[in-house]
This record gives sequence, C-alpha cells and structure tokens, in this order.
Amino acid sequence: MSEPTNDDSAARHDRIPAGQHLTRRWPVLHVGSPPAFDPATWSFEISGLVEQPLQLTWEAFNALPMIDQTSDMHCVTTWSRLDMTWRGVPMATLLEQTRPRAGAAFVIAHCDGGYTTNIALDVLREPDVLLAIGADGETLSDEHGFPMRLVIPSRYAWKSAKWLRRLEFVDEDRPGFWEVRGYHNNADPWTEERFG
Ligand SMILES: Nc1nc2c(c(=O)[nH]1)N[C@H]1C(S)=C(S)[C@@H](COP(=O)(O)O)O[C@H]1N2
Ligand SMILES: [Mo]
Repeated sequence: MSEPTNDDSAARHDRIPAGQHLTRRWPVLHVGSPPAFDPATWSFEISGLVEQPLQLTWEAFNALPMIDQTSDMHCVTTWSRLDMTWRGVPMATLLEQTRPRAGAAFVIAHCDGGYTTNIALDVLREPDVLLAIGADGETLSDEHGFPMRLVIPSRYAWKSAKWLRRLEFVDEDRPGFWEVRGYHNNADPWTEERFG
C-alpha cells in the first residue's frame, strides 16, 4: 500500500462520496452562536433508557480515558475533509458504563443552545464514535464545538453535535433540528441520504 499523498489521488478519491468535494480548510457550520462555557456549571448527561444514568462534571469528563482517532468528515453542503485526528472519549466507554436498556433504539443529542439531532443506537455503537474535546492536535475551538462535541464519522456532519450536553436514550425516534426541516433521518453520505 502506498502512503496517502496530498493531492487528489485515486486512493483519496475512493474516500470522497458522490456529490462531495475535498476541502483542506475546515469550514464552520452551525445555527446560532457558540455558547459560553463555564467549567464550574458545565455537565454532560446520559439519560433516558439506560440502566445507569450518568452526569459528569467537566473535571470528571476529563478524567475519562481519551484516545486519538483518525476519521473523515462529510458535510451535506458537499465538503469532505479527510484524515481528521480527533481526541476524545470513545462512545463505547460510556455505553459500557451506562448500559442502554433493551427498549432503547434511538438517541437524541441535546446541545447547549437548543440544537438537537437524532441517531439510531446502532450507529452510536459504531467503534469510531467519539465524544471529542480536540481535533488535529489542538483543543476544539469555540466554533468547532468547545468544550465537547459528538463525532459520528459514518454520517453527514449535522449528526456530529457540537457543544453536546446530553444524550437521551429513547424507544421511539424523534427527529432533530435538521431532520424536521427535511434532512434525511439516517444521513449516510455513501448512499447520499441528504434529504428525507
Ligand atoms: N450544536 C450544534 N451542532 C452542530 C450544528 C449546529 O448548528 N449546532 N451544525 C451541524 C452541522 S450542519 C455541521 S456540517 C457540523 C459542522 O461542524 P464544524 O463547524 O466543526 O465543521 O456541525 C454540526 N453540529
Ligand atoms: Mo452541515
């Protein structure tokens, strides 16, 4: 296997879904403005249909084991950014701790500022899903989700909720901010699930 190169080589091309183009910049996309962060009052919660609900302070969240993980990012507005290195807590760690109940099938991500997005539990279980505090060797900037964001590499980036504060496990699906505005519920970039 050859090393990835910096140009649009065939190898890279295979990693860009139909209708997407490669960007080396990191565009910023969101509704509203980044929320203020207070480490004294911030918490991250896992609630709903789990055996062991959880509420972590900023300090406790940072005490969790973190990993670095490389993945690609695809935005429905057609940009794709390859080989991003995220730093954060694997979702798997907190799924083990909280243990979703048998009836749990969907997860609603709630963000500071009111943005929401819905994710099938099976997607949240994918091994590369991360609760990220850093990207490309740096702490997340305010506009990219500081202090913490979800990263779901297998779905269009609107599912990667910035300023994440709570994951709510539910039995019935509940479309989020963009999903009620016509975006596809599942959002798989490889089958171009852009609009529902
Ligand atoms: N809280 C929140 N998270 C959000 C959004 C938002 O509006 N609010 N926008 C989503 C969209 S549409 C995209 S494409 C990605 C963009 O992430 P970036 O700004 O870090 O590139 O964030 C997602 N997460
Ligand atoms: Mo987006």
